[in-house]
Amino acid sequence: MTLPDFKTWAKSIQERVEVTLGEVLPAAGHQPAQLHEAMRYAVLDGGKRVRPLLVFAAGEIVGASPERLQYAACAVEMIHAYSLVHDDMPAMDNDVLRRGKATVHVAYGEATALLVGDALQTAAFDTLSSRVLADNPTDQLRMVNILARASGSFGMCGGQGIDLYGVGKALTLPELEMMHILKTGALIRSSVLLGSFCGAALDEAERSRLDHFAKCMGLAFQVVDDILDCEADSATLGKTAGKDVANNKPTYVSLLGLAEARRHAAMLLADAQDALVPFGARAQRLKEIADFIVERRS
Ligand code: GRG
Repeated sequence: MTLPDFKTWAKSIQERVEVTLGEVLPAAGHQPAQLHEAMRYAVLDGGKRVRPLLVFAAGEIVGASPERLQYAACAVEMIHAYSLVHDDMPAMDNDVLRRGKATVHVAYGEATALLVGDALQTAAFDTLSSRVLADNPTDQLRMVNILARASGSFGMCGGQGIDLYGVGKALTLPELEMMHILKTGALIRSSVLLGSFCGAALDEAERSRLDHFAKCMGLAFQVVDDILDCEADSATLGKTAGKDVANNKPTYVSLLGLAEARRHAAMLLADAQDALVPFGARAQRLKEIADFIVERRS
């Protein structure tokens, strides 16, 4: 059987995730309507859905059912959306444009934006824990733990903290790398791990190979993000371009230069792809997403 090409496959997953997000998010008219409308505004109809695609692609390695994967994918996307809402607020990055539209605090006010992030975070864990998503309760408990660790102060929030407290200070490459492993990489990595727990069990060697792939891609995603921040325009990105340079923020490009940053991304991609070899055809989608993450233009 020939598989659909990557674009067609990705579109079908993005559509499925959009529908499921629409179902798991509170209805816009449900009281308090302003909060629920703003939650839907923050999540629906936007973004590349890279993390959900990774959940589904990792699910192919273990033969997981789309009915399970869609909820794991929605959970991680809701955490991601919450992080963007809070990151855009005046106390953090103070941005007005996200996913091609006004940021949540601009459209709904700061207090609502704060609540939207809080409520999306708990909605993610509600989605992950209120139905059976793994073959046994221990694995599902691990999934909840994986997402919690990836989101909190040992993961994404910790990375954001390093970023905030480092303003005005020069970072070395290892320090920059540690910040991004946590800030961006942890959630990307958790997407792969969550998908891998929705189906048949992996042995330790397989799990560690998949984890190595996920770690490399988490970092590669950020290196490419830094490259795009200086290469692409705001209309293409759907968010304000050139902010890192404007804010004098250390990035892979500022530390390594553009050519070396590109080489670094290519090296991480090659390392990630290597880890997938023993999985053979089951890893085709993961391999394709890895290419997409490094070759993307927005
Ligand atoms: C506020 C707790 C808290 C955390 C914020 C993720 C994050 C941490 C901040 C976002 C700022 C940023 C530019 C991070 C770097 C990479 C990144 C996560 C970009 C946005 O992700 P994409 O490109 O966005 O997947 P879409 O809109 O396509 O989903």
